Amino acid sequence: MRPATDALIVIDVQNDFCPGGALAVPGGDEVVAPVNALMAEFRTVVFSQDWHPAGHSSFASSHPGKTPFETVEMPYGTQVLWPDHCVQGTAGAAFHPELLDGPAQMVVRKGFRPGIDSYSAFFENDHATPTGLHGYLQNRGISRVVLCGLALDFCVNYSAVDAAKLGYQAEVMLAASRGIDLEGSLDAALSGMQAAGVTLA
Ligand code: VGL
Ligand code: ZN
Repeated sequence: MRPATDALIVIDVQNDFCPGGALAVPGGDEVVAPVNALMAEFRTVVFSQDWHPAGHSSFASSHPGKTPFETVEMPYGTQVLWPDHCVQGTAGAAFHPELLDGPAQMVVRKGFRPGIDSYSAFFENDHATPTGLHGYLQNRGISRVVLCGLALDFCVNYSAVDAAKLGYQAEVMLAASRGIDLEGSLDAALSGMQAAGVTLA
């Protein structure tokens, strides 16, 4: 068992990020077994859940003439446009059916504001609007966060870098994560995390 000051943050293990889903991450479902095993080691387990309203501004379908994986300039910076995914209340937004949800004490939903995306479980993509996760972890006395899930180069990456910036010891479990790898985004994420002081395990 890990010390009580460690938390496991399981990022977006949802049907739409698994094979057959709207924004499938290659091998996304392969994280389920290692995540289930990892949860048994932690007294504090948090899930994040990508949770968009229909017509969300991160969807290519909301931008006439744009197709998925193109980018657009938003007031908060460059945004990749995605296929419609993780729409609130749909089967695609549900957690993978084999993910054990008993150990999770807290589910942080993100990406629910129509005009702004949220990759990080800590802050929206403006890097300023908090999700509340930091306050929760502080209240639980957490100093070290271990992250895993989907997608390694987007939501896991942004969450891990934010965790390190907030002063947590941050560690990413690569064997329990999978990436999308859009035009080199996986290598960029791995080096960016290392530069931010995140441990890759
Ligand atoms: C994610 C793209 C769009 C993720 C979420 O969970 O990594 N990626 N929404
Ligand atoms: Zn999303």
